[in-house]
Amino acid sequence: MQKSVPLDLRGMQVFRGLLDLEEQKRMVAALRDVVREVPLFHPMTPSGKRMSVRMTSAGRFGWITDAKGYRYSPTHPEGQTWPEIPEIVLKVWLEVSGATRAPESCLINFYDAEAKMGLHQDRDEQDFSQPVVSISLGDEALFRVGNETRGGKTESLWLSSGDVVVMGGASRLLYHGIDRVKPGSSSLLPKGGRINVTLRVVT
Ligand code: MD6
Ligand code: FE
Repeated sequence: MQKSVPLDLRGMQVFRGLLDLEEQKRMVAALRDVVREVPLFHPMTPSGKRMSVRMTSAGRFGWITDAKGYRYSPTHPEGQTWPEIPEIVLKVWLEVSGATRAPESCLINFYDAEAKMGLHQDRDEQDFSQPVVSISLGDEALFRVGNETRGGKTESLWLSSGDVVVMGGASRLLYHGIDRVKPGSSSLLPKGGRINVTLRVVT
């Protein structure tokens, strides 16, 4: 990992190219091991809309959504407990989070060419003094950051494979989302697409 001075995006720290190509490949291989145990699924929002990303998790808790609402769950929708968070992912948290606690959840989102993520806050965790760390792998994605309430001006940035974002401090509750991915912009994943990994302390 080649840690340099991060870019500031409304208080979020953006570490460009923190992971080199070899580290990215090793991380993808470790994430494939996770997905083999707990398959990606298409979550349903509480209002009954199918999310365009597919997701699964590692760690003590996984983030899920269904008719009963958004929440952290100790098990996959099919019943399995989540696998441990891969070592290579934990290393990123240690390198950039500045946190004293270990992450309890590692959410793995897969974006195909059509997937996006609407503006949202990450607020299902109990302690907002703990940061969220996000790792981008594969195709580039247009990341949009807004404010602590809906509406107002936003700023956007293309995230590339190997980039890491730390959403902590005053930026912890900013609205953010992914407008679109750019198909064919990375050759990391043989069939294309983008993986986003987010690490969180939940309790
Ligand atoms: C994504 N990221 O990059 C979506 N959440 O695919 C997030 O929702 C996110 O990048 C919390 C902190 C950083 C993030
Ligand atoms: Fe988020």
